[in-house]
This record gives sequence, structure tokens and C-alpha cells, in this order.
Amino acid sequence: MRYPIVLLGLICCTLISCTEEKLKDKKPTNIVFIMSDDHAYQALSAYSDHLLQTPNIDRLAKEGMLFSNACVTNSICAPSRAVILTGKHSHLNGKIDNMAPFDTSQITFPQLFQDAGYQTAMFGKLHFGNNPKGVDQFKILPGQGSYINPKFITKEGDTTITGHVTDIITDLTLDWLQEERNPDKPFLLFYLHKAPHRPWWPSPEKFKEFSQKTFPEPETLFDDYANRGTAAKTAEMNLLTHMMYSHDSKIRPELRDKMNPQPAVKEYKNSFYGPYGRSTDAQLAQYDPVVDSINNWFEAHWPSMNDQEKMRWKYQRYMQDYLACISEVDDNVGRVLNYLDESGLDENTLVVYTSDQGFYLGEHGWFDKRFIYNESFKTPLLMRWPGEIAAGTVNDEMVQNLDFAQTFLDVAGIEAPADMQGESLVPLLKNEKKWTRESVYYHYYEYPSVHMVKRHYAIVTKEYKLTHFYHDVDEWELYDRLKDPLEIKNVYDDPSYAAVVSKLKNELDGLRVKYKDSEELDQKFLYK
Ligand code: SGN
Ligand code: CA
Repeated sequence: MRYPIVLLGLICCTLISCTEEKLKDKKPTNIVFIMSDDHAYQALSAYSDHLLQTPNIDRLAKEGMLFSNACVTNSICAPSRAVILTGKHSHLNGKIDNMAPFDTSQITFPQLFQDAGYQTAMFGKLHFGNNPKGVDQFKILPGQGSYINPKFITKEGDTTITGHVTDIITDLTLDWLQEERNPDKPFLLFYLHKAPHRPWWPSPEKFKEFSQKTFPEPETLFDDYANRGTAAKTAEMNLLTHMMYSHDSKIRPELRDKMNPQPAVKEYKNSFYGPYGRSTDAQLAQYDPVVDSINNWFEAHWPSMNDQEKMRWKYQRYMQDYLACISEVDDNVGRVLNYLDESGLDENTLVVYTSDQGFYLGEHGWFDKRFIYNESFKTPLLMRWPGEIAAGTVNDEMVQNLDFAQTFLDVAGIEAPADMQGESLVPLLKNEKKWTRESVYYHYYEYPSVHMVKRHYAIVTKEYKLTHFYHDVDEWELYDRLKDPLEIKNVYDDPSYAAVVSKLKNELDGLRVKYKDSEELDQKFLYK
């Protein structure tokens, strides 16, 4: 009897030490972080294919994990990026809105990767007003950047590159992977698209292709905001009243002025010829026939259209350009994934696809983001990590962009600073049942400002969303996410939800304490 036990012990020891050896030998994981700007999950076929097919991005879901409940902490561009890089909520990292300066003295996670011996690089849109820290190489767009023949800020100075921004950001990324990367070191690569951010200028080929298509309308396109508070009623992001004819729908300013469609908002100055006017003659020769056909149709039909028809036309024009931009991102993500496959890098690389936030595609009659309602609160999140994440898995936990920094540090085996506020998603990726978070915290600040979405903070669980709109209003909203997925009925004053309200208010107070947010900070961040 003794011999088998000794033998078993020996086998176990050998196995353990083999595993240890293997771990020691294991190369550190590379990370490719792909982020688009304003990519709504409704326009990613791994989530829903009613609008568009995105076969390349979908590969990450097929070969990895799709997060069905991923969300942001503050649904706007530069603040989301600051949360991602610092692992801290907006009220602590200080970038509460697009205008606030980013405090470059604080630690961002790429700096920790660089210190740990990773190669680091960033290409595309950062939108901080300052250059990134902790990256060996970068080529970034100034501010929002341009779609056509964009300018880039590089370590060597500014340069303008001919072509479409989505192709160019991909070319720069692939050039770095192929030519500049040191194959002996692990890497962290940021591949950050400008598309599909407004004003949605696709390449001439996609512009032409998508201008012929018709898309299904969302159920709430003609939302009248009944049963909602003041914030939804006063926001300026309605397709009919706030989407611009020239800037957004690509009506030439001369024709717009002749037809006088009486917009509720003033067009941005030079809003059509600003982006479009960057085209070379060769590019114009490709764009012009499509612009002409849109304009001819508008001239012939607009005068006889009623408001409902106008709304429908604006929605179709919007979707044609927005989805064309995403289709272009998808093709280009395919180029990068193919390179990873061909070079064998795919095996040892965590690839992440996400957006800086979601976006309204006509839901509630809107475009843009900012609100805590689903379409802008949620964000696409897909991760592929061969050997670690089981292929084709879906995870429905409430994860946030706040968690990315700690997740990537964990993947690389680098210690995260104790004051980061997220949680590593690695246990979820490895399907270890160690997740306890049941609610997330949200806080939006940029008001009064473009689109006029009032300031609000909120607690969200899988079942409910309780929001406090404050500053020049003091209103609460409660949505029953399971019974009212479209979020069209505020049940805050419904007596049958009184217990839910009181419980969630307590939990919300608790989250504000946990994350170190407070009324004093709310006041401090008001515009003077
Ligand atoms: C620009 C857009 C707005 C958008 C903000 C913020 N106008 O001002 O529609 O809400 O950026 O977007 S446009 O000139 O681009 O058409 S963010 O993604 O950068 O936060
Ligand atoms: Ca954005």
C-alpha cells in the first residue's frame, strides 16, 4: 500500500514542478487594445445583426468572450479615455468632461507596462490635448482629428497623411507591428479609431455603397419623452430638430440655404466644406457623384415632406454614413487580426475590442451619447486570449471601462497601484467564479454644453437603474430594466417601487462613499 502512495506523491510533485517550469518559461502576454469612437453595440453583429455585419470584429467573440453588460462610468470621449488609462473615476482623475485638462502627473497604466519592460505604442485618437505618457512610439490625431487626409502628431512633429483616417491608423499600426516592434520583447499596443465619430465621413467607396442601403428603424424613433423627466425632454440631440443638414446629412450649404429647412440649431461654421474640403481632386471626383445624388434627391423631395418623413429621411442618411464608417473599421480590424494570425502572434496576445462609449442610433429619436440610458451607457466589449478564454463565451456581469487598467496589469503580472478603483476581469476571463460586484456607479458632468444633457449620477444593477439629475434640476428616475428594456417609463413615483427606491438610494450613497465621490465634488465641478 505504501509504494502506490509514494509513487502518487512523486507524480504530483513532478507535475507541479513541470507546471511551474512551464509558467516560468511562458512568454508574457502581449496586449492589443482596439477602441473605436462612438461605436454603438447595436451596430456590431456579435451583439445584434439587424443593422450591419461586422464579421472581423465578431471573430473576437467567436474565438473569445463577449461581455453583454459592459458599460462606461461617464459616457463621453476624453473622460472615458482618462478612466481607462488611470483606472479611476472622473471625479478623481479630474477629466470630468472633454474640456478639462488631463493631469499628466498621474500614473496611467502604459507607464507601468513600460517600466516592466514592455514595448508600448499608440496610434489614432487620444483626444486629451496632450501627448500620451508611457508609450515608446505614438502617432495620434490632434483633438478630434479629420476623416480625410488627416494630420497626425508624432514624436518628430506634425505630419499630414493622404487617405482615409481608418485605413491610415491601421497602416501605422501594422507598420509598427511589422517594422519597428522588437520581437524579443512583449508589447502593449493601442489601436484607436476615430470612426465612427460625427460627422461620419466614410471613404468614397463605402460612402457610395452605403448610400444605396435602407435600414430598419428603432422602435422609439418617434419617442415623445412622456413618462420621462426634464433632462430627456430638453436634450438637444434629436434627429429631426438637432441633426444638421450640411454637417451631418451632407447637404451642400448653398442648397440648404436655398431650401431653408429651418433647423432648430445653427449649423457649425464651415461644417460641410471643413471636413469635405480636405479632399484632393481625385478624392472629390469619387465623393462628388454620391454627394450630388443625395443633394438632388433632397431638392426634389424635401419641400413636400411632412415631419415624420423628414425624420425618416434623416435617420436613413445618418445610418448610411455611420454604418459605412463602422464597416470600414471592421475591414481594417480584419487586416490587423490577419497579421496577428500570419505572424503567429495571435497565440500569445490578448486582443480587446471596445468603444469609448455607446451611441444612440435613433433610439428615443436621438444621436450622440452622454445619457445613462442603455444605448450610450453600454459599450461593446470583446476579448480574445487563446488558451485562457474559452471560445464563444458570453459574460453578463456588470463590468466597466474602469476595470481595464487593472485587468491588463493582471494579465501582464504587473502589480496595480492600490488607488485604482476597478477590478481585474481576469477571473471572469478564466471563468473562475470569483465575481461579487452587483452594481456600478455612473456620473456625467458636461452641462451646460453641446447637446444639453443635464448632469446626473446613478446606480445600475442588472434589474434597475436609479438616476439623480441635478444642478439646475432635482429629479430622480427609476427604470425597471427587466420589464421596461426600452427605458420609456420612469417608475420612480410608482408606490409599488417605493422599497426598491429606498434600497437603491442607500446603495447609491454607499457607492458614492466607496468611490470617494461627494456633494462637495459635484459643486466643485460646476462651471463658474
Ligand atoms: C463634437 C461633436 C458632438 C459631440 C462632441 C463630443 N460635434 O463636438 O456631436 O457630442 O464632439 O464627442 S462634431 O463637430 O464632431 O460634429 S466626443 O466623442 O469627442 O466626446
Ligand atoms: Ca466618443
